[in-house]
Amino acid sequence: MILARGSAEIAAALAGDGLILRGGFIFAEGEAAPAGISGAQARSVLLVGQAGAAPWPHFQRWLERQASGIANPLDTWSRQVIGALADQFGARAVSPSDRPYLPFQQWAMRAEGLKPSPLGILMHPEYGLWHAYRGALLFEDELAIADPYVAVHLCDTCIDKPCLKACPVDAYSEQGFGHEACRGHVRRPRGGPCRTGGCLDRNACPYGTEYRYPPEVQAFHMAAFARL
Ligand code: B12
Ligand code: SF4
Ligand code: SF4
Repeated sequence: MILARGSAEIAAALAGDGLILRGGFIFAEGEAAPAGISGAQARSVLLVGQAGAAPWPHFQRWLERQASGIANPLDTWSRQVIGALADQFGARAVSPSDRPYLPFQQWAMRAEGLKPSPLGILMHPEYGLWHAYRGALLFEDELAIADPYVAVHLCDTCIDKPCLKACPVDAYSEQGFGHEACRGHVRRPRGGPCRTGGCLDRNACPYGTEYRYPPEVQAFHMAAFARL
């Protein structure tokens, strides 16, 4: 729960594009925080993201108006939407795709009290594995942000862990994610189910299924990941 000044207005503006505020936090004294809008270190961050595929129709309507073959369209759309909000609220917008990569998942764990699933994707008590981060707003002042509610980590009580049993090439393991093995399989003829319906391991998780991305959304992300 965020009590930050302006957060209700920010949340209302984001809702128009199917996006939501995903919490935030104040950087610790002396912590190496990224720069804010003036170049001075940011003091607070609010995360922007999605639950389920809610932004998809908004993104698709925008995409129809763009020149065909636009590179990284979802990142471009997210940067436009979140950048416009940042201008309005005196913040600096950053993206999960900015290089060098910013630690979005570490920020999300602090902001929302989440923990990683065995797949690396953070497990959310309501959305399961079906959520993501589309950007963040960096502020140079200290916003009043309440500590996150520490959620029950559903993976702790999930004994069978079906998410580690569905992949035909066992790309996810205790050692982490074998992304080359995954990419290789997805590109081969037998990778058809992953290409068209998304990752079989991610889809095997029993939680948050009402937020599961529709097949065309999963296929879009898979094509970007596997560079199809
Ligand atoms: C590079 C990257 C990858 C690489 C990982 C390579 C590697 N071993 O480093 C690859 C290309 C494999 C990858 C794949 C996926 N990724 Co990715 N990825 C990123 C990215 C852009 C940077 C990660 C990073 O280095 N951050 C910098 C470090 C310092 O920050 P960090 O918070 O400490 O990073 C954590 C992650 O790196 C994590 N991690 C390490 N390996 C892997 C592998 C996977 C699959 C995931 C999810 C996390 C993860 O461990 C770190 C410890 O906290 C982040 C966005 C971001 N800026 O963080 C997205 C991100 C982690 N990815 C995400 C997702 C969803 C995926 C996919 C599952 C789906 C997709 N996008 O297609 C796929 C997996 C494909 C599949 N089979 O389904 C989401 C996770 C959302 C969530 N709910 O937690 C993020 C946050 C992007 C977003 N916009 O929300 N990813
Ligand atoms: S299947 Fe179980 S262990 Fe895997 S992500 Fe879902 S809840 Fe966590
Ligand atoms: S996308 Fe397919 S190959 Fe890659 S980890 Fe998921 S199930 Fe395995």
